[in-house]
Amino acid sequence: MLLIVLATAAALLVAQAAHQPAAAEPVLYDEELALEVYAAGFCCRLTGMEFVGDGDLLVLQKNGHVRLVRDGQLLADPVLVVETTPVREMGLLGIAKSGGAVYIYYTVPDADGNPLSNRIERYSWNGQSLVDPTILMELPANTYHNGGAMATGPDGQVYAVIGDTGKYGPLQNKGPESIHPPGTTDYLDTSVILRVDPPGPYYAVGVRNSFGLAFDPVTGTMWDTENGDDDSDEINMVPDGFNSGWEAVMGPATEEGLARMAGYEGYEYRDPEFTWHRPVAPTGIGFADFGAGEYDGSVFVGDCNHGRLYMFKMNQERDGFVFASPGLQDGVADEGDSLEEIVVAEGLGCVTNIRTGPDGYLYITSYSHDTVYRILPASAEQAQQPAEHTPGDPGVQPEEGGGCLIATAAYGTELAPQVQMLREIRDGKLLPTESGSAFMSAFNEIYYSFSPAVADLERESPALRAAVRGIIAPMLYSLSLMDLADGSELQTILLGTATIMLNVAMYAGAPAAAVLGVRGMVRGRPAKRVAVAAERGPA
Ligand SMILES: [Ca+2]
Ligand SMILES: [Ca+2]
Repeated sequence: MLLIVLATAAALLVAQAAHQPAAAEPVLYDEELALEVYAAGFCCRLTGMEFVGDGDLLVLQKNGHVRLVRDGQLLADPVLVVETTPVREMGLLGIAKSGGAVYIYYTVPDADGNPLSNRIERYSWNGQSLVDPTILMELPANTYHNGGAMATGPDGQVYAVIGDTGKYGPLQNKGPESIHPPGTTDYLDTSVILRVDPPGPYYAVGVRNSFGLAFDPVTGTMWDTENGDDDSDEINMVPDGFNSGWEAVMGPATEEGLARMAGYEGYEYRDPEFTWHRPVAPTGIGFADFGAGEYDGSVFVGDCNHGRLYMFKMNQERDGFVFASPGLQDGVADEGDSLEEIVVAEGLGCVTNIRTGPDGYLYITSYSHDTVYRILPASAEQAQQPAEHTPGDPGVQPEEGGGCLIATAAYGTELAPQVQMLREIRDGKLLPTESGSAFMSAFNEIYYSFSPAVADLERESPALRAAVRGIIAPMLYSLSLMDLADGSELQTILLGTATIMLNVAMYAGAPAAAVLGVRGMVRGRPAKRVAVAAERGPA
């Protein structure tokens, strides 16, 4: 009987582990960088963020809640709640800061939840909450192509982008004769980058839709990401008076496209600096200021379809990118072109926003993980780890509440949800029962004989951290079965034993394999997977 139950439990665990998607865990492919969870515990889809002080980060939930992360800790209560509808592409969509003022962009619904307008409001940040609201703009709205990304220029000018919201007129390069009925003005404020505060003429026109604006810290020039229809997502340098070409062209213009483009007076068409022929849904864009040469001034872009972070190196003039791989040198990721050179991370879920923090590190909101990730130089991450200890020294054995060394080092922080889950199982399921407690004692004897050494190696090697994360992901997933245990001795023993049987090879085998196998990777660049080809994504 016992054997049958164990076998069933083990089979369930194997099935669960098999269902874990490979890219659920973020993976970083660059050994010089480290990726960590900066803040977690949000709900309802993250859409944007903005730093309002050295340790204060405001994070947008699509449902209209503005949350405060203070020194890496998410505060329980929102600092602002606005009434919106978080359906389709509507919701709380953008945020920017200029001086002591904070600006937000959100969809205002009517009584039935249909889009009434996209509203931009200005608040004052008093250090605790957002106060003194002023409505600055009521813009067209639709269920889609609402844009919403915001950015602040080096001079303090605040900008926002709005997509076409389903409108096709002069601002979509269709000429003045496309105004219907003639004389109406409801085509205004669509497909443009707006000067929000102070208000002024459109900064750019002909934008189909965008989720990313940023300023080059070196030149002060704006850059954006734009979303194509069935093809041609773009990254653009956006000078004042830019016309991106929609709806005549997306991607590099053909002669036929240029012939169809009516233009908009005073605005000049310019080809994108980079195009994905197959849509990836690019979103956040940001510049790193790591104090680590190779990356500084490079452009980082996230996508929604694949959970990737891309890095683009600027040319000398900083008006375009340089690529080593021949396939990308035409500035277009065509079908079959390798993206290996530009993909630095995967598994981030749908990336929405990228910001450079006051520390110069890159912060990334994940829409699907409800998490803020942070990318920093590996050297800086090592510096913030706890003091070194001697492997096997009983004096540094973690007391109750410590532990999970390998996972903590792999995820960079004890606050990572994966590490928290391990702790909750240990403290909530195993330790309260006699058998579980006895098991943990025996387990710790063995575990702590090797885990500090592995953790040390992990801290030295981003490649090893990534490898360990990949190896323990299925284990963590299978451990979640322990949540089924009701605390009785029998259940704990059965589930615990089955879980351990399945995972003992990983606990003992993975670190050993990692130490032996991965050390060789540490010297060169970590092996990237070969085929990050331009894949088909939803339009
Ligand atoms: Ca364009
Ligand atoms: Ca190409």
